[in-house]
Amino acid sequence: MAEEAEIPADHPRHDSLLTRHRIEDGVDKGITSKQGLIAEGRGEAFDYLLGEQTIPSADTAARTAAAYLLLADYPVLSVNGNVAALVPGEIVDLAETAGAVIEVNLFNRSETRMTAVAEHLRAHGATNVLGLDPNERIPGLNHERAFVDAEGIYQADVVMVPLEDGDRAEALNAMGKVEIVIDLNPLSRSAQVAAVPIIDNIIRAVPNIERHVRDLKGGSAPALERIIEEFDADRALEAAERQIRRGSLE
Ligand code: PTJ
Repeated sequence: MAEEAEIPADHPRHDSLLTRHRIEDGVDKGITSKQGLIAEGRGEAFDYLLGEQTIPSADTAARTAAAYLLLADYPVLSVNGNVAALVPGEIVDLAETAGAVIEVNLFNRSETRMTAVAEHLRAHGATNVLGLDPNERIPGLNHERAFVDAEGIYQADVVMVPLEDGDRAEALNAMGKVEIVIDLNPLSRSAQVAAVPIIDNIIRAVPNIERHVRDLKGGSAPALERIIEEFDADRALEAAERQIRRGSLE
């Protein structure tokens, strides 16, 4: 595997190689689980079918996510082992630009990996990382994956949950949270229950959301609300499915 810096920007599989490299590194550092490698392989197959590009409907979804984050009272970005390995600095930048809180939330929770993820985020500039001492539970979920921070996801009105497990996405939805889901699979349950499904590779989606936040910041509340009203989650999912089936943009 080539070092990250050695992957030429114009390589036809650039994003795929970069993603693989970062996930592999994440496992070596104890940030990403071995299951994260499997999840990555699944995502990569969908990305290949999408042409490894941000399709127009995903860009519209990213702009809508930015509008939601800016209008939120208490936006929270959830980070798991794959997210931390793939976009640590980009998550910190987005949290800062959007005024959001970062919470580490693992599907396969272990104290060692929680600490490794939090430290990795701090090394990329995060000043406040929640989730290490979770004191609330998501109703309807059992075991460790129900734990959340009272100051974080539990109190969020808008929560961004990239590469999320379907059960938890459904449970957060049942709590009335507005969910922004980043997932390359438009058929995944997480994408299906999201208010804003962004069908894109997280390595493209997070910087893209941040770009939209910068662009929309300072805009009026009615202008942001209009972006949200005009967004249709089902159409975004259908557009991604069509792209995957046809292999060409409309
Ligand atoms: O670190 P943990 O313990 O919290 O575990 C994280 C994973 C991702 C392993 C865990 O949440 C999991 O098992 O997730 P799933 O159920 O495999 O779902 C992951 C989803 O993310 C799948 O639908 C993949 O297609 C999608 N995916 C994988 N890589 C990417 C992606 N979506 C966007 N960008 C990617 N790079």
